[in-house]
Amino acid sequence: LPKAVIFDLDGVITDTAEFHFLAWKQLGEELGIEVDRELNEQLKGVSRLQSLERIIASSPKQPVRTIDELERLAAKKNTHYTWLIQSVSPNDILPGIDTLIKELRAANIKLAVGSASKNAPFVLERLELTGAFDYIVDASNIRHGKPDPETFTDAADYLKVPYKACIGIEDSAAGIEAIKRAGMFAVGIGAAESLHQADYLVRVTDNLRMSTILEAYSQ
Ligand code: B16
Ligand code: MG
Repeated sequence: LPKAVIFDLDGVITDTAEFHFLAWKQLGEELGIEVDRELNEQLKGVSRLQSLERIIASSPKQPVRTIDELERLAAKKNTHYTWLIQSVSPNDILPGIDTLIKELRAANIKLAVGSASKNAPFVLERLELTGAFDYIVDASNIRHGKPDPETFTDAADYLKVPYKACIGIEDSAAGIEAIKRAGMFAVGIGAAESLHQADYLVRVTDNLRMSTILEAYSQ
């Protein structure tokens, strides 16, 4: 049996991935850059500043910006984002997640959140899920974001669980790569085109069942 499950937040526990997209789209409009869903796939799981760099790099006519300007733009995106997440409530927990958390806890499996988001503690509070986890990775303590494995190894180290005994659940290509590089079992939520590295893939969270995840893990 696995000893710990590390959940991504945005796009796994709740659909804040959509709010990140809308916030980037709005910033993009202010800069004259189109942020479409295809570009957005490359931003999932990626830190705020790195996401901004990718957005700017996607557009050929952008001026070179100083780090101060980049930070100001990243802060602006975060203002859009924090505005959008004020209304998050327990109703926004994605289908199947509540049951999965309860089943895993009943099976004595440790639970953590491994999010790249500095807003994760706020979102978890709004979802009333803070107490459901044994550990919440602090994104500001992580030196190398996803696809580096650090987010996931940090959680496993804290929980004192060997990496091989951990399952990571992710909706982003960067996150699945991070889980695999950590030597953990990767559960993907989304489309095979972007998440082909996942060990086990479901289309949507409704399809997550503890029994099938554990079965896939033990094969
Ligand atoms: P913030 P996750 C990630 O969260 C998001 O997928 C990504 O779109 C976002 O840029 C990143 O958090 C940083 O978030 O700007 O709130 O610090 O998917 O790893 O839970
Ligand atoms: Mg995510």
